[in-house]
Amino acid sequence: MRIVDLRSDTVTRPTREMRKAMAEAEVGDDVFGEDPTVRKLEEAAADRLGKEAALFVTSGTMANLVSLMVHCGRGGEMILGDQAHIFYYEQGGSAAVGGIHPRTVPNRPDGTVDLDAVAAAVRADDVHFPRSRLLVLENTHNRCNGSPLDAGYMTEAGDLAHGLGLKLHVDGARIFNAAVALGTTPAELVAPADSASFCLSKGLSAPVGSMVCGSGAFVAEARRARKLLGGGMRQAGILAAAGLVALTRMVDRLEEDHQNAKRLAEGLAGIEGLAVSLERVRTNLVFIDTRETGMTAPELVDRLKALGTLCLASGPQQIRAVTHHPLSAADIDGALTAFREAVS
Ligand code: TLP
Repeated sequence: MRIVDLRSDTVTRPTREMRKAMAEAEVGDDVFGEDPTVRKLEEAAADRLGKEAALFVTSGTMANLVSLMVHCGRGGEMILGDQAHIFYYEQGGSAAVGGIHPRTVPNRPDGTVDLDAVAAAVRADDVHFPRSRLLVLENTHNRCNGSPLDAGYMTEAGDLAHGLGLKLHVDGARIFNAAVALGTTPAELVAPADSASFCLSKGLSAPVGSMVCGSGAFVAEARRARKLLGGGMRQAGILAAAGLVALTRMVDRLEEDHQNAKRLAEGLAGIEGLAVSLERVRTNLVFIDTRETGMTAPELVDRLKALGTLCLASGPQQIRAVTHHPLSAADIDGALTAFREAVS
């Protein structure tokens, strides 16, 4: 049975070209700043995001954590959407490790937050309150349908944050998906941000790694925070080599993943019992409402698994399916057959 794994784009495997680049990578001790391949990747990432400097870290979670630690300091407060990955899925590491206080405002289904609500959440200078330090946005927004946040909104948010004395961090784990979907560059989307992270290990198919980008001074501090967290890697050029291939070879093809997500969503919408909001499918994430099937999401996920299609239950009545390399239109059609059989 051919398995179609739609659980996440994190399941992507390194391409043949990546494995070759990894085998041949020139390396050195990166904690001494002596790994030429890591340095090359950091320069390339900074360049792609239009920032002065970048830092190679182990994961999206670490990329966010070091950024929040630098911007907020212990006891500082960050304002973020209530559906943010940082708030939901990172074990509260910003509080547990960074001593950062989270203040949430509601996310809208398109991943944005109401900027008036952000302004209202900023603390007055009062001995009772923590100090508001940071606004965090997520682009694309994972739990909000994988929505891309456009440059106009990002600029407005940046202006608001800076006007209120806050910094802006963008969790851009899938910023290249956003750029491809919006027909723009990641640099334009994160231009208003003081820092932005992105993942090499999701749709871009590298085996490990994320980048944090920002000013030279910000990245120098982020580098210290990475070391504090035990994230100083040595001959990391082996991994960075795959990241370089990810950046040069795997970005443009994300459009194919978005088309496959649309194909999947349209097919699912035609299956009785399943509900999908087609206009919300703009990148590679598809959310499926299972209420009308009479099954819970975990029950349906189990049935699908037995039929060779893997998905995640993202709520009691919601399934998430993610398209990615190297899934083809034929794989999507195979998954649709499994869904049809699973609900019948
Ligand atoms: N997201 C994963 C899971 O953690 C849910 C996924 O399968 O989507 N920011 C965003 C927006 C993310 O979606 C993720 C991973 C991260 C950060 C964390 O990245 P990693 O897994 O590399 O720590």
